[in-house]
Amino acid sequence: MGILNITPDSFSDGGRYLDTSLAIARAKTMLDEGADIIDVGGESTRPNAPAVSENEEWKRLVSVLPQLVSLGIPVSIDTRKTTIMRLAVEHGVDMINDVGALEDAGAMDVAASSKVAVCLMHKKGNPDNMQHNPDYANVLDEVSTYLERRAHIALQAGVSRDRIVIDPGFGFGKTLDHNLDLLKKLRQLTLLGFPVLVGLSRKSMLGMLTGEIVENRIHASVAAALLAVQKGAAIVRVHDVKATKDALTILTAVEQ
Ligand code: HH2
Repeated sequence: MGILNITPDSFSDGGRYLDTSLAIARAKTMLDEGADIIDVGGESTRPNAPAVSENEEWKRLVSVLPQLVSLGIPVSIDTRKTTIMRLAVEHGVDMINDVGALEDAGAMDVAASSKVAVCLMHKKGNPDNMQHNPDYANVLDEVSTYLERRAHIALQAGVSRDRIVIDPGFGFGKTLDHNLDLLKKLRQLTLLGFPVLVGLSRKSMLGMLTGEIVENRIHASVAAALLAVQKGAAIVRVHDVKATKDALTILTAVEQ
């Protein structure tokens, strides 16, 4: 999954794709490099990101989403807002990627009444407070129980099993130790029976470990993606598609 943020303030690619033609070109490049789906976001969810109104979020997306869809590019919409999900589904996207696990009022209904895939992600708190001393008795148990419950609610609402993806939400209300623990034990999340999506690309936990700034976290991101796939991840959400794809090609060659 290649990341495309149409925002002024995303932590890695903020401000780079506000121009529609640059955004479309970036999506095409990522597809050429081996991405299977492009995850388009109009609101940053980095720690302390300011909230964005529905109007502003849709204004950022409205010219990009239909063009990507009309080009036949598989698109995922990265949003927490029911209205944006509904509009994106009407415009033909293939997936709803919600860091709020469809908790916004009406979001589950939008998913259920569509045929799109959904990614249910765990987070503790919201961008404005999620990194203020997050605390867990057992992070894997808590994340796993939450994802199982949200998946169950989705199934009951009418989202078919084959449309559900789960994500432990690296960096969303987790310390470095919580993130490492989750990555170490990722295999256990696959036992819930849904494909697992992992987003570690360029995140601050990689910076904490390597001391590198965002732009210099490509090697660490590739290593993290490779580890995640070895531990059972079905989808990796990344900024650096070519580097990740090359690493996964080697992994596949060795493991087949
Ligand atoms: N991480 C981010 C955004 N969306 N979706 C899923 N399913 N999993 C993730 O880990 C995830 C996500 C944050 O990364 P990014 O989009 O690069 O930055 P920003 O939130 O600043 O736009």
